[in-house]
Amino acid sequence: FDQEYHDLAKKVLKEGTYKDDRTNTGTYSLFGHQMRFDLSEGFPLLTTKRTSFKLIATELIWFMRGDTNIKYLLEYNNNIWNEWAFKRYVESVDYRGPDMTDFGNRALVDDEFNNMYQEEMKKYKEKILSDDAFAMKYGDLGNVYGKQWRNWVGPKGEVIDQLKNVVDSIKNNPTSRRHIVSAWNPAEIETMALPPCHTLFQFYVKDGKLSLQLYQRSADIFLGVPFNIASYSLLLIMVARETGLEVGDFVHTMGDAHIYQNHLNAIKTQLERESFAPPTVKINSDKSMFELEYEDIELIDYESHPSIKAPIAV
Ligand code: THF
Repeated sequence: FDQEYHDLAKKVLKEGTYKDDRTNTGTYSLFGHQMRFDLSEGFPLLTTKRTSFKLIATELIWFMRGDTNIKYLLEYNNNIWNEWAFKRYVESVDYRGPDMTDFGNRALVDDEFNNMYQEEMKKYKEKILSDDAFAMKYGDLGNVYGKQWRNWVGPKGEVIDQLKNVVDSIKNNPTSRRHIVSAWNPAEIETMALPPCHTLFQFYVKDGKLSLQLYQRSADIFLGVPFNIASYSLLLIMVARETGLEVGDFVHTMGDAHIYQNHLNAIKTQLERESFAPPTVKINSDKSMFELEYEDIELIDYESHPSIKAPIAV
């Protein structure tokens, strides 16, 4: 499995060209790539870099619950969405602390600023966890994934549960070519902390097997993609279980596939490593996928090389 990922990274290092980006970090980028993972062979959590299954599973369950507030993630000590919620807070009228403009870039080059930023972030997180009114107001990311998956609002104010609908359509009309969930809602992009990177997914049923293809418009190869692969693979496992199908392929299609300039050494280190056999995932519960909790999901036989740290572009 790691080979598919290593091939992508190698291709971008070889053929990618320099491209400026929104975050002012700079990337090596190419447009259009596809990977395929046969989930009957195991679970595609990278083994050439320790990758946190807990962070991935809690983020997915958070999406599936229709939740868009980082409070749930923080309760699982999952910090992967903090920066985008924090950004909204420090740009608001209620924030009175030191200027945090462009904190992501400044924290990387200015130690004194970084200490200040870490301090403010710590206070912000504590407040989200202890003050419900504050969490409601400043923990929310707006109309991001969870909202669109479970509560897409139509033109007449009707609420569309895309995830429930797609599970029903897989059960009732498996040959359909319309098993689609879209997070990309053009009318609500302005109200999202970050427009969805994983934009749309489609299911496909054949010979009793369920496959899933993701279209990802923007793919951060070093930090995001390992999460995205495992997240959608876990979703596929859950939906297959819910619909009584076997697992087929996870197909991962990417638009702008890029390696951030400040991830180059990290990815090169990873590419020198040999992979281990993949782990497997087991769901220890009879609950429906909509009621599953992190504690119901078990990762088995995960052997990996150590983690490799790198800064996230905000
Ligand atoms: N922004 C950018 N620049 N890249 C992304 O991949 C990305 N996401 C989500 C939203 N914005 C993004 C957030 N997903 C990590 C992983 C996934 C994220 C954000 C951060 C990360 O830093 N992972 C570390 C471990 C972090 C930890 O232990 O707390 C790692 O080493 O894997 C793509 O959907």
